[in-house]
Amino acid sequence: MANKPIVDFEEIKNNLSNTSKPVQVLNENAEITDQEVFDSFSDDDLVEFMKKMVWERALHEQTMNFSRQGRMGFYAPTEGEEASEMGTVLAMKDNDYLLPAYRDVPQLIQHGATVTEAYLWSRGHVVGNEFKARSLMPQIIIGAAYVEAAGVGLGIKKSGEKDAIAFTYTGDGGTSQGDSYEGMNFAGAFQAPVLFIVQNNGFAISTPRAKQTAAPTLAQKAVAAGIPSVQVDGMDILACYAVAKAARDYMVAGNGPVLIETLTYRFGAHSSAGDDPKRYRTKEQEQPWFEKDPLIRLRKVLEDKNLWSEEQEEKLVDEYKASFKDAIKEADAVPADKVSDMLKRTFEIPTPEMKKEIEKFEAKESK
Ligand SMILES: Cc1ncc(C[n+]2csc(CCOP(=O)(O)OP(=O)(O)O)c2C)c(N)n1
Ligand SMILES: [Mg+2]
Repeated sequence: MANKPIVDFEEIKNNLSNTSKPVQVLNENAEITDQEVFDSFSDDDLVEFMKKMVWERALHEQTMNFSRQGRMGFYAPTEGEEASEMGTVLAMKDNDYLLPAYRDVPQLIQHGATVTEAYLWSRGHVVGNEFKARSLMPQIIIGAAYVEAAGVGLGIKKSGEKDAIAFTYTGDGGTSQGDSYEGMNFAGAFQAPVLFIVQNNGFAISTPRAKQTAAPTLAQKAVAAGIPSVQVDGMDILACYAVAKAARDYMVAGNGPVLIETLTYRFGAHSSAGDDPKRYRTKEQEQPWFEKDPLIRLRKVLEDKNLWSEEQEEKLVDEYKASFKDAIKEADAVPADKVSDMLKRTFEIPTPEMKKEIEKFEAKESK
């Protein structure tokens, strides 16, 4: 036997990554790195992008305040992920379908649910699942939205619906779940129009991305399913929007799925349940990401163009927060969900045991 192996696996391993540099339009210093794409946006577009990110940051701040007051159920903080979330959702059209995960409540609201409904969802109230938006309720099971999206995408294709695709989200941790690969594989096999978005915010609760997988990028997980994929700077809203729009245009022209990995960061805790990020990451690790804050980056561009001011932003934040206070008052006014109603919704025909339970709760509730 010759000493030289027939295949050089080390060399193959070193060439696994399928992506070049993440797509970017504005770099960390707010300098334009892609003039042509930048010039495709009007001043009004740029202001609109900024307003959406300010809205999402205000939603995060106010909702976390409500949470600390004990007025919310489960809620996932979104600070830091505004470019990734607003950039991609702004590329959606009304007749597109959304299959969100728990950190995607801002996209659900942008796609047509009211803030009141979103708050009721957080409280586990049935009204929070009855919004009119073309969306399922946020998925708690990580990766599972990818499977749902594959089915919805196939439905779009089979029904011949034009100018519609499915948008779905998971996190870096979600890509380790079997569901995410099953969803991608199915959509690839049937060439279903699904835009798979991986919001890589660096952590799955306390597990860092580096310990999550040996894959050099999460984007390349789509390659085995025959799906084109790309990494994008997830702190650059112009890049996130431009890539999501290009993916949508590609799909509505009759092509199959696409995957986008947005490189972003979760500035705070994993959830309103109050985990402490200090226990699994250091200030030194966080600081460079805080400096990439997507709001700071776009604000610089707008201020240079005299399109934005601090006063304008403060006024907007006050308006947005007032609207969230109205929304929670509205949610408070919705009568509490009855246990008997919840049981009645479980099966179309209740089991004999359930019938007894329903009667028991109805008797209690009528007192
Ligand atoms: C199938 C499944 N396993 C475990 C959990 C518990 N869990 C909730 S969030 C989470 C981490 C998810 O991290 P990631 O996908 O990166 O999303 P992020 O929270 O960072 O947005 C885990 C393991 C779950 N919800 N579903
Ligand atoms: Mg994550």
